Amino acid sequence: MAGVLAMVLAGGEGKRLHPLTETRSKPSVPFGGSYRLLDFALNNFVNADILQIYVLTQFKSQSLNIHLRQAWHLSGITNRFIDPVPAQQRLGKRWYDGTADAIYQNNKFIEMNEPEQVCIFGSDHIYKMDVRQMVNYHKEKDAHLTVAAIQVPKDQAYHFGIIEVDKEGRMIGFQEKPSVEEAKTIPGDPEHVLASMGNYTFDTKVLLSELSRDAEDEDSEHDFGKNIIPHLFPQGKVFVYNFNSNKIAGEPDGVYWRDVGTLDAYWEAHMDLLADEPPFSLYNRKWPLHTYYPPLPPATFKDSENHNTRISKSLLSAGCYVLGSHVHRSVMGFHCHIRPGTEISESVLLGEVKVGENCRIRRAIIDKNVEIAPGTVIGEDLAADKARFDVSENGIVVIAKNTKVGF
Ligand code: ADQ
Ligand code: ADP
Repeated sequence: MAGVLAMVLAGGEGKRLHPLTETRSKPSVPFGGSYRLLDFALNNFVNADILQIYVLTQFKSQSLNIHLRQAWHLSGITNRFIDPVPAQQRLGKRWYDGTADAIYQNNKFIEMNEPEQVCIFGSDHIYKMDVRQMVNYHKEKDAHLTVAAIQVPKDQAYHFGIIEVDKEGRMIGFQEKPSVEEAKTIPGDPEHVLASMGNYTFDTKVLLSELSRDAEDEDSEHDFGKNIIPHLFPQGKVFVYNFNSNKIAGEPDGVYWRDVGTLDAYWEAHMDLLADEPPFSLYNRKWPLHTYYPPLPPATFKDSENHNTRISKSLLSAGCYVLGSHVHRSVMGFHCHIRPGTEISESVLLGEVKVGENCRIRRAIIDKNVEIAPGTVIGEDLAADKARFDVSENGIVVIAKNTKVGF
């Protein structure tokens, strides 16, 4: 799609995902066995044939940079690229303030490519969107800015920018993260609000002039939700793109959009993948989900001398080796080794996890490079688990990267 530049915001700290974000930024947190969160945003552009993409990183970006190089490198003969842009402190000695500042500090990249539209998207969510359809809507409306939106239950309003819209799709009200009491509900539907997805398509000229104006404003926090949208929408040229209208061939009806910003949401989104009819499918050939695959052998399952292996409702990535164990409703990243007599259920293993003989593990998230001693029990006695590990609000046990358990 010519004339469209994508800027993907990938600097999120992901505090509520601690300890998964102790060594990496939120967008580089592994998801679904083989992917990282950022992959879903990138696939939304690449599958929509938008191939001029900058990925704005901030701190703890090492594993994200390597992933971009290994999985998303485009060769330089054409004008297609997926380039990481580290925070360069170009405009003085400071990190980015808000999201608008992150773009402003990199406005040279926009000027250099001379796009007609700039898509500024977050990278914290699991969803599929054909971005082309949003850009076409933006063009039809001759909009200055188009904001993607989805209905969410009213009690979640305080997480989001809440939108009011007229019959033509024009934004006529915007509250950034209001209290649940103050949030404007959808007319005729007092239980729902219309939430901004944090995905923006801008007319380039409007974006650049708005960012310069905002940079001069000393009272501004330089954030799209807090400052830019509230300033722009009263001019009457901000439109709202209804994510429900986005259609992708081969996808079931109804859209899926999940923030996996907390440990419980992260675990639940994995369980969604394991449903009999998953609301988010990894299998649509018309929307391939690209990522990095290391050179590993296929996942291998064998019975041991005294134990058979049974695997049900699970996703196991390449290099996994399961010997004489039962695995139920679980997701495993690359290269996990499970020894005989072990039972694992409703758990997410991020990769490079070794589990010894005769362990019982349930409702756990286990980060990379963890080794678990034979006979260990996790997820049955939460009081004991709390003394050793992080435990989420809903009782999911989380074991941090590089931990040795029970040795
Ligand atoms: P928030 O959820 O607060 O609200 P925000 O923290 O602004 O989102 O992050 C948006 C995206 O930018 C994320 O992908 C994050 O990783 C990234 N990011 C954050 N700070 C960054 C920085 N300094 N540099 C680079 N990347 C950065 C926003 C909107 C709401 C909207 C929700 C939808 O403000 O109006 O409803 O997103 O989730
Ligand atoms: P993640 O836990 O986010 O998946 P990995 O452990 O897979 O990250 O690391 C990704 C890449 O980054 C690897 O090639 C690894 O060698 C490299 N890496 C990780 N941490 C560091 C670090 N502190 N310094 C340099 N390279 C690192």
